[in-house]
Amino acid sequence: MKFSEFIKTEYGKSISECTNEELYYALLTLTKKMASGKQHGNSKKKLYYISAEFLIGKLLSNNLINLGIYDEVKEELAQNGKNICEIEEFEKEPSLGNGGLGRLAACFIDSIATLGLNGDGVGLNYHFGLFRQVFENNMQTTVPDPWLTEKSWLTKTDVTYDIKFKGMTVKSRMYDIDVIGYNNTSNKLHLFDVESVDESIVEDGINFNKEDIKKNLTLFLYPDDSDEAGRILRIYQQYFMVSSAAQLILDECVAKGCNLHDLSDYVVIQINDTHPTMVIPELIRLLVERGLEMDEAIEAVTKSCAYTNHTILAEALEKWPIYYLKKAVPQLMPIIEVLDDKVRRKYHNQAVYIIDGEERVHMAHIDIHYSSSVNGVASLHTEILKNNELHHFYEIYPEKFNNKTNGITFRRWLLHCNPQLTELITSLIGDGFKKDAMQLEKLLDYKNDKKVLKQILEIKSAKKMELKKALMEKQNVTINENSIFDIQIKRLHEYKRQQLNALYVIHKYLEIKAGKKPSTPITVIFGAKAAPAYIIAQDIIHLILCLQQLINNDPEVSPYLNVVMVENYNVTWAEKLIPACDISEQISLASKEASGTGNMKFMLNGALTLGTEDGANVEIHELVGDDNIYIFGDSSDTVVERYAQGSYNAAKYYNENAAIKEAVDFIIGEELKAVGDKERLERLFNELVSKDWFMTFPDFDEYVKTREQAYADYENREEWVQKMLVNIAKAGYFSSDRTIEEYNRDIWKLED
Ligand code: 26V
Repeated sequence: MKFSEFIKTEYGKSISECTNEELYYALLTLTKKMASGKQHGNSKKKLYYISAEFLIGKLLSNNLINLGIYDEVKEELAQNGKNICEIEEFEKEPSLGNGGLGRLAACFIDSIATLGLNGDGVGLNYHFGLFRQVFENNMQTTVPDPWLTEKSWLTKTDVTYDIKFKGMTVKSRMYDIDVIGYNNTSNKLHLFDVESVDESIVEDGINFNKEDIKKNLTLFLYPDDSDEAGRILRIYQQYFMVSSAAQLILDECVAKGCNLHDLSDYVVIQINDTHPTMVIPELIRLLVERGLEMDEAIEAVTKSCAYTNHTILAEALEKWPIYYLKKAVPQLMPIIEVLDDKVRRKYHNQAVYIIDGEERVHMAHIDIHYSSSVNGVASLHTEILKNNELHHFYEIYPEKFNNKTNGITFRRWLLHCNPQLTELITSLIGDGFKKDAMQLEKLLDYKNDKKVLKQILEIKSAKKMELKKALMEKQNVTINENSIFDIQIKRLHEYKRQQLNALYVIHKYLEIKAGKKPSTPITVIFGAKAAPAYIIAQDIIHLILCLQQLINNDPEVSPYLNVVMVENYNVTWAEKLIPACDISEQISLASKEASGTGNMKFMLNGALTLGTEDGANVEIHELVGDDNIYIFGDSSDTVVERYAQGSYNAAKYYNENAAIKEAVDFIIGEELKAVGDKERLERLFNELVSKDWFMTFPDFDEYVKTREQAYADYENREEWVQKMLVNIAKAGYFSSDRTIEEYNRDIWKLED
């Protein structure tokens, strides 16, 4: 049915008589209706992708694209004087994730549906998401980010479960979002909510009573865990999520004739990082309750579960004190003790025990012993897991370990965010690449085609203009569309080294002040949220915002260098920033970034990577070759070795390298102190000089040199655009369709 007809029958109006808001809700209703006719048939085996985060972004355009009606609707709207982009403004982006892990889950459910696989996502319906970032006095402040509207993509179901905590029972209810495959069937994202949730208990920013579990359970994602009440709340959230999931899973498989002994013929559960780990003891508990012997229950669950590791950072690996678990979910402790006991009897190595000497439960250890698959998210990451971080486990279970290099959905990260590039590609190689991304390689035939190369540059310019316009409208900043757009957008973390980028900015500022001006002006763009309790991360944001104020207001420097930090960086911003980018900053300390997925999105949109040999950068490098990427810095082996030796001495670099000293001293110099907070800047200075735990100084010189080389190469636009083309052509490997095919082939084994 045409949209105009739908509007007429449902609302008795024509398109031109509707407001943009009415059109948004009408499109939402139409989409939901169309999705309901495409439900996945109930094949025997089903995947449950459990994740505490699903960073899905706005859904309207994506759903229209996947339904195959985007162009048609856009055209109909345009004929009636309406602009689909303005209509989209009414949609609120749900902030149901921190970063890569949550966005990966969103790309995966898109690909699972697109490949026609029977698999649903399971997570939580956080009413205020992570938080909304607001800048005040060059600092990050945090406020709730409500996204639920009366009519929304969520559909309330009548599925409810009792969730038992120590001394209280709460009711969970399932809400569903349609996950529409590209020209295929649709699945569901199930988001559970606590019935007794009370939004009114939030006051003064994102503060609320952390002990009032019945009311607060689904208010925020990862509430501040700097205190004990916050950490215990995370346990309540996690158990609420997995107990709801486990009950749903058992209900659905029993309805299909499963007798529970054969659970793994019906069910496969992908555990996204350790947040859903309690699904293992919870399922075992429920199976025993329903009559299975303990050993049999353990075996059935182990066969059904698979675990993905997303980080090697020790501080990010969850270890819950037994005391917390006993306080919130005592019913799991006897099961966890049995699981630990079996490990101890079999393997006499403390490193693989579930319960450690400090009475803490290592969640990842439960996953590894009691799942049938353990995967890393890029080949370097998986190698580090096998050889270092999880070596003891790899020795016990070599057959469980496997790599699944991450991917991104091209529907959102090409078709939706860059229709101009999509159209050009389609005109050159047809539209087969939309279903089979490897076909992008056919673009290599055009490497010497002047006309095509010119078109690629024109599209980049157009996307830069669009970004300029958005920054003007939303943030009231002006950027130079003829400058190099050098972009670093990702969560703020010291290992990702936004501080290294900031040191370069200072270095460049000082150079320009000294009279050395770049041939082409440079715009350095940042986007990042920092965890509220992560002080140094807040300090780094403060430094960047101070630099922005200082540099953009300096008439001597601002014609050549600008700094912009976008406020409340999210998926919607990413969709505008990535297509406009020339240089993609992927500068984590080698070994620390498990994969990265922004790096893939940039590459696909014709940005060149400036990065370390870390995560998936390694694979990008292999694919595009030395000439089409800018690689610098110490190797992961060197870094791992340096940590092992404990030999890194930041102060030595600071004292012996004049360029480093000059840039670092600037942080506490008069210029910045005039616009910034003395305490924050001094704390950051001290952190760098006395610790620099993520080793920015050893990589500094090479970073500067390589970045200069990239800028110099940019001057030769004919060669530069060839590098862009190679990046686009080689990005096909990073389609999440490929990743999901591998998960299915090696782990899930679902029928399609
Ligand atoms: C979480 C935390 C929380 C507490 C403080 C320190 C810290 C450090 C790191 C993390 C990350 C948790 C897991 C995660 O988000 N990993 C990301 O997963 C992406 C998808 O696989 C991957 O591309 C990113 O490289 C990886 O960082």
